[in-house]
Order: sequence, then structure tokens, then C-alpha cells
Amino acid sequence: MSEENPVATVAGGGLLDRRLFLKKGLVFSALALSTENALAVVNNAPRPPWTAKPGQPFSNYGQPSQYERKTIRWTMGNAMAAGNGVSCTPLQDLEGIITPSGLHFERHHNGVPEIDPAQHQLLIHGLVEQALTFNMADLQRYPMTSVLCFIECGGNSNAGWQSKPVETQVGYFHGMASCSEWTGIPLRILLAEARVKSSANWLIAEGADASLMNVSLPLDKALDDCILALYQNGERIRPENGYPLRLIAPGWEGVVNVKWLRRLHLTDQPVMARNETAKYTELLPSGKARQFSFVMEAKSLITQPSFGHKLNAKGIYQISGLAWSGRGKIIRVEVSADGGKTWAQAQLQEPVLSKCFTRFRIPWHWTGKPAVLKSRAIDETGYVQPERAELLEKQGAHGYFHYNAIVSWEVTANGSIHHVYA
Ligand SMILES: Nc1nc2c(c(=O)[nH]1)N[C@H]1C(S)=C(S)[C@@H](COP(=O)(O)O)O[C@H]1N2
Ligand SMILES: [Mo]
Repeated sequence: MSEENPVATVAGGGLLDRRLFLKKGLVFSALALSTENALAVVNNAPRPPWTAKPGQPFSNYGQPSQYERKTIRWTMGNAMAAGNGVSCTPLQDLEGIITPSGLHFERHHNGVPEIDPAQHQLLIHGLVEQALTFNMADLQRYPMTSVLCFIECGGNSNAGWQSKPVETQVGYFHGMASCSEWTGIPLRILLAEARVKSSANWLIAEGADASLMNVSLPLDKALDDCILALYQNGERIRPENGYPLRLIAPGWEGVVNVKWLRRLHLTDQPVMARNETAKYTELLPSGKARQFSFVMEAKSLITQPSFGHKLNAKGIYQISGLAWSGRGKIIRVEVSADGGKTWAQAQLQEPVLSKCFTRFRIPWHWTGKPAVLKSRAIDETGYVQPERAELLEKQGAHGYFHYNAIVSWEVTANGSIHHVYA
């Protein structure tokens, strides 16, 4: 399409009104057929082989189509310590807001423990009137609730700190972020049962993996919206993501979402663990490091089209992407097709939930000229996702964690897509 489909642009570079998706007669790329030819397709085409014999029998646990075998997590292990590394969610290949459990990113410090739920226990102790232990069957009796939220590693997108734009697919760059429905027990219920002493301010959560990873969490957050999750997207949590029990701290950096949870120790001070001192802190231009920077600030990125995709023809495309904020709901996502000179408002797909992935979309008429696509998220606190230069000015150029700058995709005249700092 569509030199003959003149729709008014709402911003430079061919961005169209977000409501145009609802308009009839907008031509995307389907092959147009006459009625005669359409009938011929139905009547004369050879019958596809899968309609000629009965299909496969039932299966106990469904798997993706064999044609989708390329939609996988990219694993980045550590040659010296196989269990320490990450695998990334292929965000560029997914749609909607929920990450399939088998594609949720992974970050382990010492591998995935094989925990027998019949032997696993949770201990709550320290500054409480009554220390308690729970086995998994005990926990099943408590009232549960669901939280749909993203988990994002504080180190996600850290290639953005490099001085030259790294050319790789979205998932490899930004895929240490995923979104699930987590179901479990509000932590405040269990803390009330243990009767937390007024001297308690912190809670140290510890996992039952070989790294016994632990981190400190302010008690306020624990009492606010944390849950102890037993289920992920309806089924028991996958081993990689914390089976049989995990702490969920919505909107807060991945590391405090302790997996394989075995202990909650109530204290008056943080424990100063490795992952809140040596790691997951940010060196600032002043030379001081920022510690306990829990909240993941608003971020967005265009996943479709993005690096690795190719536009094969001029015409109308749907730009699609993800936005999220650890502070609450996304209220607006703006998209630019001219490198940030002008912006248009994208459509937010319902439901728009607090601390959850939000899917945005906007139609775009690509005329075949070079363009630079960007997206910018704004959350309910009024926070605006910064341009890269702004982020560097505030945080310095030597960061590693909490990179949330605007992402720019350059579309060249031949339709290939590159990552640029623009
Ligand atoms: N016990 C334990 N919990 C852990 C970790 C770990 O190695 N051990 N990694 C943390 C980090 S750094 C992140 S980003 C998240 C990743 O969660 P996921 O693997 O389910 O995506 O888990 C956190 N919880
Ligand atoms: Mo992390």
C-alpha cells in the first residue's frame, strides 16, 4: 500500500492516528483478490496435507509448534561457573503482555536447585513475637491473590551504557524483563501471624539455592504489596523461576524477588549482602554509589519492528511495543518516527495494570524514506522516560544497573533496522 490510501499523519515521518486501527478499509498488506480468484483459491488449490489425515493424539503437556522452535531464551552462561549467568526473554518475537513461563528470563547465581516441595520449609524469625515455620502444604491453606507484574533485573539493558550502540535483538539487549501472573499469599498475612516487633524495619530474604542468595527489603514494602508466590501463570512456579516458593516484590528490581525462598529474617538493619553492596548499586558522577535503588523506573521499547526485522515494502505498519514502570501504571506512551522531533500518542492495549507490562501500538505509514523510531513512556507519577543523554547526565557514563533510556531504531531506505543513539 498505499499511495492511494491517504490518511492524515499525526506526527512527522508518517505516524498515523492510533484510533485508525478501528477504521474499516485501511489497507495493510493482504493480497487483494477478485471474487472469481478468491473462489478459485478455495476450489482449485491442492488440499493441504494436514487436512487429509487425522491429526496427532492428545498430549499430557502442550508444547509450541515445531515451526516456532526459534522462539527461545538466549542463554548467556559463565564459562567458569555454569550456574551463574542469565537467559533472556525473546521480547521481539512475543505479543501481548504475558511472558510464557518457559520463556521467562532467568538469572541465577548458582544454578537451579532441584527442590523437593515435600521437604522444603519457610522460616520466619528474628524480631517477631512468634517464630514460625511453614511447609508447602501449610501454605496452601492460606488465602491467595494474584499479581500481574513484570520482573526486571537491575542489570537489564546495561549494554546501553556502552559508548557505541550494540546491534542485537531486543531480547538479547532488554530481555532480562518478563511479565507473569504470580499467585500466592500476601506476605502481610504471614507477618501478622508471626507478630512483627515494632523494632523491626527490615526483612532479610534468603533462597535455598547453592548461593543461599539473600537481600534486605524494607518492612514497609513487605507489608504493602509483596506476595509469597506458589504459582506462575496458573501452574506451579517453574524451577528456574523459584519453585516451590518465591518472594514477589512488584515493581522492584529483580534481585529482591528471592527465588526458592526458605527464610525471612526480621531485623532492624539491612544485612549488607553482596547483592546490595558490591552489586546492584550505581556509581554516580560524584563518585558515591547509590544503594537500595529498588524501584525500576519507567521504560519502553518498540519490539516490532526492531533490530533483526526487515520492512519489505512501503506502506502501513503497526508499530508495537512494551512499556512498564515500577512506580505504578503507564498512563501514556509516545512514539516518534523522526528521531524525536515530533511525537504521537500510541494506543495502550487494555488491561493497563500497575507495575505490569503494558502493550502499546500505533499505525505508521512508511514511505520508504530513512526514519528513526523511538518510544517514550510516562507513568502515573508523571515520570517521563529520559533520552540517553539525559540519563547519562544524571547518572554518569559509568553505570551498569538501571539503564532505562529511550531506545532508537533507525530504519534505512532498504528497510533494515539498526540500533542508533539519536
Ligand atoms: N535465591 C535466588 N533468588 C534470586 C536469584 C538467585 O540467584 N538466587 N537471582 C535474583 C536476580 S539477580 C534476579 S534478576 C531475579 C531473576 O528472576 P527470574 O530468574 O525468575 O527471572 O531473581 C532474583 N532472585
Ligand atoms: Mo538481577
